Amino acid sequence: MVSAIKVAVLGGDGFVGWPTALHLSNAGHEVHILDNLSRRWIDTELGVQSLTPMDSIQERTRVWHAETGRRIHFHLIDLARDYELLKNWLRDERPDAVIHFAEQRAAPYSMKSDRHKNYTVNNNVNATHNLLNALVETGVDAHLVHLGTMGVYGYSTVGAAIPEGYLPVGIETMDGATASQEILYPANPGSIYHMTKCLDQLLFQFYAKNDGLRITDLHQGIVWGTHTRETRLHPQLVNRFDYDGDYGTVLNRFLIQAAIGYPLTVHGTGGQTRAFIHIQDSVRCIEIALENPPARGARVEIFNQMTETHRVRDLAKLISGLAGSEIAWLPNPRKEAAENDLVVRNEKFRELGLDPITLADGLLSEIVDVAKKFAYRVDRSRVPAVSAWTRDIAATINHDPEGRRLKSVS
Ligand code: USQ
Repeated sequence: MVSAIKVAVLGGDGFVGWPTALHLSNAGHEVHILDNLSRRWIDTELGVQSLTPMDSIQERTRVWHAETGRRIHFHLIDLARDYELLKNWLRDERPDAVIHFAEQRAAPYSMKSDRHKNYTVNNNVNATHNLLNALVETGVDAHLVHLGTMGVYGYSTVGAAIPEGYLPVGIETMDGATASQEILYPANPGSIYHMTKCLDQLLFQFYAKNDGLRITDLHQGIVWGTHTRETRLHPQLVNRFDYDGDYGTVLNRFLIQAAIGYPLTVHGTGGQTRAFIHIQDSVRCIEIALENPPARGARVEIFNQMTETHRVRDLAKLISGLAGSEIAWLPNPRKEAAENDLVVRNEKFRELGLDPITLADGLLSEIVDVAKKFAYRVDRSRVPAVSAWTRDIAATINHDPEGRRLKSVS
C-alpha cells in the first residue's frame, strides 16, 4: 500500500464511487467525496429507486465514521456547472489524487430523447473539461484516475485482441517507407453515453501532452455484484443496486429478474459478447491504478478494467439453470451488432496483483439472495428496457437464435 494520501472521489455517491470511497478510506487515505447527487435526482425523474434502500450521503458518511472511526468528507459540487467552486476547492484542498466518476453512465438513459442526449453530452464533457482546466489553472499536480468504458472500442468482430488503449500502426510515408506510430484504438461508440467517453479520451490526450497532467483512464467492462468488504460492514453502508430498464446492467438485471420470477430479458439473439468485472475487483483496480501513477509528461496510462467476457444468451442460460427462470427473447431496443466476438488484453492489472473474482466463484447466488431480500421494493413495470436507439424498430434485431419473430413482454 502507498502511504496515506488525500484523494477526491468525484461522483462518490454512485454505484462504483461509493464502495471506492469506503475502500480508500479503510486503507487509511483522506477521502473527500464531491458529488451533485444527480443520480438521486434521476431516480426521482424516472420514478424508480435502488433495489437496496439507500440513506442520504450525509447519513452514509455518519454511519461510516461511527463504524470505523474514519471520516469521509462530503462536498455538494456540480462539476459540470460550478467551475469556480471546483477550482476553489482544488486550490484550497490540493488533493494528491482525483478519481473521476462524475458522469451520467447509462447508455439507455442517454438515448431516451433529444433532451437526454443533450444532458449527457453537456454534463459529461463539461465535467471532464472543467476538471482538467481547473487542475491546470490551480497548478494542483494530482494524479487523475478516470472511469472510462470498454465501450470506446465498440463491438465489431475484428479477429484480434483489443489492446490496452493504444494500437501500433504502420503509415506509408511519401518515400514508400513505413513509419510506426501508436495511436488511440479507433473509437467506435454505440450510444451517446459511450460517445462522451470517447470525447473524454481526446481531452485527456491533449491535457497530458500540453500541460503534463498525470492521467490514468480505466476502460471498464460491465460491473456485476453489489457488495464489497466495506459495504458489508453495516446495513446502512449498502451499495445502490439498479434493476430498471435504463440503469440496470445486464447481469445484475438477470439476477434480479431470477429472484422475482420475471422472464430474463434477452435483447435479440443474445449474441452480444461483453466484458465483465465484479464490483469488488473494480474497487481493487482503482486502488492499483492509484498506486501506479504515470510520470509527469508521460502519455495517458490506459488499463482494460475487466476480468472475463461472456455472451448475453450464455449468461441468461446460466442463470436460468441456476434459478429455473424462463428466458424472454425480446426485440432489441438498441442498434448494436447481433453477434460479436470479444477478446480483450488485460495483463496490466494482473501483473500488478489483481486476482479476479469470476462468475465461477459462486457469488451469483449471493446476489439472487440480496435481490430476494429486497424484492418487495421492485416495481415490475420498470423492468422492461423501453429506451429505443432508433425510431425505426424494423432496423433492430427482431428474431430469436432460431430465427423466430419476437414479441415484447410486459
Ligand atoms: N442487454 C440485454 N438485456 C437486458 C439489458 C441489456 O440483453 O435486460 C444487453 C444489451 O442490449 C447489451 C448488453 O446487454 O448488448 C450490455 O448492456 P448493459 O446495459 O449491461 O451495458 P451497457 O449499456 O454497455 O453499459 C454498462 C454501464 C456503462 C459501462 C458499460 C461498460 O451502464 O456505464 O460503461 O456497461 S461496457 O459495456 O463494457 O461498455
